[in-house]
Amino acid sequence: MFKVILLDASFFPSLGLETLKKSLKENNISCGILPLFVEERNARRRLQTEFKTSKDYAPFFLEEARKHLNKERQELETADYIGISFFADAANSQMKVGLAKLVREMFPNKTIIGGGPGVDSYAKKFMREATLDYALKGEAEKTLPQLIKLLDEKRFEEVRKIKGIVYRKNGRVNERKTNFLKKEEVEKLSLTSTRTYMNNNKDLMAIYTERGCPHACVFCSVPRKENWAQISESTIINGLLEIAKNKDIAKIGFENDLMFANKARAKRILQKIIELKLNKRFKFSGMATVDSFLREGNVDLEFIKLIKKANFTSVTMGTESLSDNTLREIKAGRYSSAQAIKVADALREIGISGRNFMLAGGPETSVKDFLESFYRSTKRNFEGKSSYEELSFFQVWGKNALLTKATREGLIYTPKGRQIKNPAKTRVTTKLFIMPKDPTLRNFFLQLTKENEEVVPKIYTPRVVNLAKSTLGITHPLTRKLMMLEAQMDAKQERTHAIQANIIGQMAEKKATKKYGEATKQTVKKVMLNKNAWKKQAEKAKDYTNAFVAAEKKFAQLRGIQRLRTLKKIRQKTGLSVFAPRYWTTKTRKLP
Ligand code: B12
Ligand code: SF4
Repeated sequence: MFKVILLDASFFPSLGLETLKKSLKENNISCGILPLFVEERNARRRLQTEFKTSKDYAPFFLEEARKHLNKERQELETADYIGISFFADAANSQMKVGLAKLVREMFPNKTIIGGGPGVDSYAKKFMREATLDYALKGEAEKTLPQLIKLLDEKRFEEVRKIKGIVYRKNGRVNERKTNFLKKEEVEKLSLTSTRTYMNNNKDLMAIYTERGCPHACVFCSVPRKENWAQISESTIINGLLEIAKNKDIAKIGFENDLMFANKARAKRILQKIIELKLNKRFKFSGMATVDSFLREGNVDLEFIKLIKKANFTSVTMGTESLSDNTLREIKAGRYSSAQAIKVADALREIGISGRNFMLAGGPETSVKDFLESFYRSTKRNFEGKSSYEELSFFQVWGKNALLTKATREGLIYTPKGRQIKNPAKTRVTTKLFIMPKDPTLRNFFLQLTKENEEVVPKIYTPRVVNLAKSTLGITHPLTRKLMMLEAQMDAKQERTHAIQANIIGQMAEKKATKKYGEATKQTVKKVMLNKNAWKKQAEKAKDYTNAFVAAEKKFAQLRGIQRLRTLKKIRQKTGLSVFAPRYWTTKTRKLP
């Protein structure tokens, strides 16, 4: 029995809701979190295979959520208040707004309270569209218990004075200024951790050690922007020691954006981790920006080595672009593309895997800027030097300086290419993009958004090459480099297909022998025509091909007798006539 139930609809248990649960308990208000993310996780998997857009996917999520809420009906009926966390992006809103309405329909007597970064950005819109009773803007550790107590005691006049409150009066929605905790209050917070339910990551514990960000990137709508606050170092270390008692946990994910931005503090935490041998106990991952790894313009190798020593195995970075012009526009030129590349190289050389998030370009991005960034990131991926995500279009995602500028200049578009004059008047569930001024680049991007793309996929390289040919000309060095890259990618793909065909052939032969006694043209054909049985095998063949290609790369580094021996072994074990890796001889002794 809980007074408050918070609905967690994320695929990764929410640190925000866990923090609130703690503070409600400290105020003697019983609170439970109802996870709906198992449903969402299934939906996510299905999204990739079955649904084309988030619009098709939201109804599926809601159908699943309805079943789950029904299953938990008894528990939910005991609560007076139901809380939901909102994010400002349209896809997430399509699910969460729907969820709030579903709760309203299934549990009409409950008071529904909204919160989260989405409410900070679009308080009034969420109140109206999600039919909320109340919402709280900003950090709610103090304000949520306050709201519950005042509502319980029916002191409605006082409710309207709570910091960050969003409420209705005479049918009109009113809001108060966003509430942030004082820096000293954040410093005193305890360490919150959540453990994912995703099967492949069950040994991972997520924590956060800071709130907000010291920077002011024009496109970002992070809460506490330029108003960074940090949890005390001793709390973090003691928290890690506490988690270390749980034998099931092997990895710690620092979920805050900028774990390494305050270098002096980060160094103290890293040194303490090493001193207490927590680096032997856990693998760590964190998030950063490129400038965190620079010192006086050069790569801060000492710092990266310390991170490695503390056993950070991966770092995710908001690199955003490999074009200097775009970096000047959206990252205030805090680093150049050359510096971003050097940092990525240094991380890789030291053995930390780096994943870089990328944006396709802002209002001022030219075709050449975009092509440069596309070429550099795709080439580095192709050469296995780094891992750059596909270039995303700017989504209208909370209020920020870039949105203000783009609105003024008429650069806001729907995915279908309709220009939107005033985004403030659209619904939170409407997806909007900020497009470049350059009409050629804008049309190129809009062509992709019309096809439901939110990124420039790698497989669209031929289209990017055509864009280069038609704008820069065929003799331009960048066009020629892109053409060369396209040719290399094609050749690699053809080879991969050949390997896959080889593997599929062997698998079919094996199956035919098992089922019909021998592998003849007819029996192999029979096996391959049995679609259902073959579907699973085909998936396996894909995995084997990927493993083969990756391992083959390692094999290529071997020399002399070692190389020949390995090759022989592999041929014996796998029957593959192409270069084959050691990996196969140990891990996949027999083909399935
Ligand atoms: C870690 C993180 C994630 C992790 C979450 C891991 C986890 N276990 O929680 C993952 C990778 C899953 C994630 C996913 C997404 N994220 Co995220 N994420 C963050 C990040 C870096 C930190 C969030 C955090 O944990 N903060 C600490 C907690 C304690 O704070 P909090 O969540 O804000 O919660 C406080 C308040 O918001 C409020 N509150 C929160 N929920 C509720 C509910 C109620 C009822 C009330 C009253 C109050 C309330 O009270 C809490 C305590 O003070 C932020 C950036 C940042 N620095 O804030 C981006 C950020 C929140 N993410 C963002 C987005 C857009 C997303 C995605 C939608 C991305 C996507 N397209 O898929 C998804 C949505 C996932 C979902 N939950 O549905 C945006 C939100 C923008 C905006 N203005 O809305 C941010 C701000 C990033 C950015 N710079 O733009 N994210
Ligand atoms: S993009 Fe990253 S570095 Fe820039 S303001 Fe947002 S959180 Fe900070």
